Amino acid sequence: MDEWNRVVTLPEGAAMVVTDLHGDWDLYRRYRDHFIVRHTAGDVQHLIFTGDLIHAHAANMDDQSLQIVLDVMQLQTTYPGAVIVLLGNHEMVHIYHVPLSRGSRVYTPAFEAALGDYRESVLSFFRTLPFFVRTGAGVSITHAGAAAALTVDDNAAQVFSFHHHHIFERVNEILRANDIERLRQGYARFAGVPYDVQAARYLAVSGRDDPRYDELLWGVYAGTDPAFELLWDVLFTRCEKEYGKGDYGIFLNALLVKLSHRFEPQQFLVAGHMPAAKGAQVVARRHLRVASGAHAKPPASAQYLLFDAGKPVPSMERLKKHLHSIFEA
Ligand SMILES: [Mn+2]
Repeated sequence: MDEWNRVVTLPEGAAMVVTDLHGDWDLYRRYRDHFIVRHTAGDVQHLIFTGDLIHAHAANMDDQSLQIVLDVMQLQTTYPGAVIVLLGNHEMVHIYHVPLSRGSRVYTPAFEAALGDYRESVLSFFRTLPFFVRTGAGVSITHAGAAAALTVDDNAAQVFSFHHHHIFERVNEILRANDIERLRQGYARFAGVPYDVQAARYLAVSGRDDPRYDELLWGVYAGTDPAFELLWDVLFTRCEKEYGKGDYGIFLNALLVKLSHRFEPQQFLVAGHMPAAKGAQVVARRHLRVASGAHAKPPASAQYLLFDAGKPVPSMERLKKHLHSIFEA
């Protein structure tokens, strides 16, 4: 088997898990500083962010997405091996220049515009991010949850050892083999809006002279690549809301079995990505949904998880005892 480059194995050490912060700098700083204090004291070894560090939910919010990403990159340098960032769907779309919107809210252009000179370093950081952590406690961690596609062995193998550059090569080949101007025109006909307008709207492309001018087009072709679609399914899964509780339980168990390969049996999955009343919710008995930021309803109920990665967790009830609030004194 190809080495798993997207699964981090943590046999031991206390691990703090923080989910979707979506550009909220004050909250990010609270979690970061709490980790630094506990790490320096020697009682917390790992800090795990489960992705979606970026994109404020509402246009009127103070969006410090880039500041958070740059800070977490620095944090990895300051505390080598201690800080893990998993890829979220909101980061994934920037790797592939794919627009992301929800209702009237378009997420991608503000971050694209903010990137500026940091663009290459931030996007290459996103490309290195793993998708799963598995621990000696039998607790695995990912951005969104289990996906039906991962019940297929070949798909799981492909995701656990994922190579973005294979997709890049295929898309570049398509664009090389075609007349770009015609592709842009085709896109405009399909969208019913001029290409420039869409590129500005979704990716903050400033005009024809912008070196990113063709990235919207590039993203369209990336979006049709089977490996891209597989990763999309994994990072965008809506879990029980998408599959129903019964089927979701089956997909969840299948994923945990696959993550147990040549390691401790993985019994529980921890993820964020979706709203959770009072900051945490149990789904299909073995999935603990944690909301450390905007997904907590109400926001003051936000939770993070702090557990010993070396000590098997016997039950969901025990796992839930490791939930904490950063707002506690
Ligand atoms: Mn998400």
